Amino acid sequence: MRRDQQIALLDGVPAFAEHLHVGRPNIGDRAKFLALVGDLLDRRWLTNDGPLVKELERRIADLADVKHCVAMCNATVALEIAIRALELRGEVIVPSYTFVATAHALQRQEITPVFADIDPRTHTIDPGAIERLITPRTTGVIGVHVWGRPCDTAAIEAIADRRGLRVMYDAAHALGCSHRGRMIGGFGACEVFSFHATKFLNSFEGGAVVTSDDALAVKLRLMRNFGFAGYDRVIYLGTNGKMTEICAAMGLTSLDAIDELVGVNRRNYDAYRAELWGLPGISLIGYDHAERHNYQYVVVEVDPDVAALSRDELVLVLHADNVLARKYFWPGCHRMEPYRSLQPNAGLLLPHTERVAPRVLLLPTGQAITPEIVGTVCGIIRSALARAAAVRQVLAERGASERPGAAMPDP
Ligand code: T4K
Repeated sequence: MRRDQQIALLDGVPAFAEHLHVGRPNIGDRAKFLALVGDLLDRRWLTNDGPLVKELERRIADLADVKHCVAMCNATVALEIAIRALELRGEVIVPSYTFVATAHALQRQEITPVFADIDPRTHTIDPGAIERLITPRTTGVIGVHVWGRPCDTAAIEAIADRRGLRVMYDAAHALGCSHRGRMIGGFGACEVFSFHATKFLNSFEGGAVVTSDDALAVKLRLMRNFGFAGYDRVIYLGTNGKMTEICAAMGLTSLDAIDELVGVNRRNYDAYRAELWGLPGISLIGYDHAERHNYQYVVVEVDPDVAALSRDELVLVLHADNVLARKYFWPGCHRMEPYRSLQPNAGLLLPHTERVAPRVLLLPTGQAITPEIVGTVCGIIRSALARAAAVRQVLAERGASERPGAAMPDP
């Protein structure tokens, strides 16, 4: 075990021989997965609403406590299809502080994402900001349950009801989480989960739209399959959003492991909390332990006025030790293309997004991480803060070429 005061940036030797990733996939029972793959090969039914997809849909609907789950090839396509099925157009209000897929799912359908600010305490869309952005062209709101922490659904839906808007949620992070005693999945007209490899539950790639609206579920299913309503009859502008059987096999395997995965994530989260406790300017975001949570994200906020190093400096320190901390969702969608060019002044209305995005840092968790690893990662952070002047000097000498994100790590 390394002593806390050694950090690669100053002392030369990385703490970890291999990269530690944020989002290293969790893998369930291999034997079960391989048996399911054997079965699907025997059946020669590989995609197009196969039996494993149907089983996954039933089980996700049960978990989310909704009537319908429509599994898709990924959450981005699921968002696009849900947006189309809800007939959103014109302008839709979304947070800028989200993964860019939320905005792209609108823009690709020539709907303008209008960026609302967040509540800096929760990192989710601020209902007050929504109200101020509504115009005659606004047709809907997409809230994002960032880090699996719920939006203020009651306030959002009250505004939407009053102003005649549709509401849906990007729940990519929030499978297995609850809000006011109700499972996420049942809020708004529909919600969208992601089952990407890096997510709490993975199906390699995958996603789903969940809803308790029978008519909407029928439409979503048809739109997922090009809009076909019979062999030769197309009734919607659909796409190919289908989930394959092998992805469903992985999803079912992951689903069998979710209690274990919550336990692992919670154990790691508690270890990070204990290790980082009391460090000036460093705070771990909290979860409401009275609700259900998947604890999939370990999110640290670095207060630049108090901490001895900035978020970006800490990221450089951690990367030197092969801890690939991430800066999600920096710099915010409004600072990414095409939004940066299309809406150059959007940032003026996003003071909290602009303040939060440069402070947030995500640390690795999941099955690949043990409390001992957490101890070492936090030891690096503590040492770096204690030796801040030396860290700054080395970074200044190395110059801008080593900015985080300048190079992508090898797979
Ligand atoms: N809405 C929200 C709020 C989202 O966060 C996301 C996705 C979506 C919608 C869209 O969902 P999908 O269409 O993806 O279903 C990652 C994920 O790709 C993305 O799914 C996720 N959010 C986002 C927060 O993170 P990247 O490009 O930053 O990371 P990526 O995919 O390179 O993976 C992160 C690290 O994990 C890698 O450095 C290496 C490691 N890794 C990754 C994969 C795929 C592995 O070790 N093994 C692997 O198989 O976006």
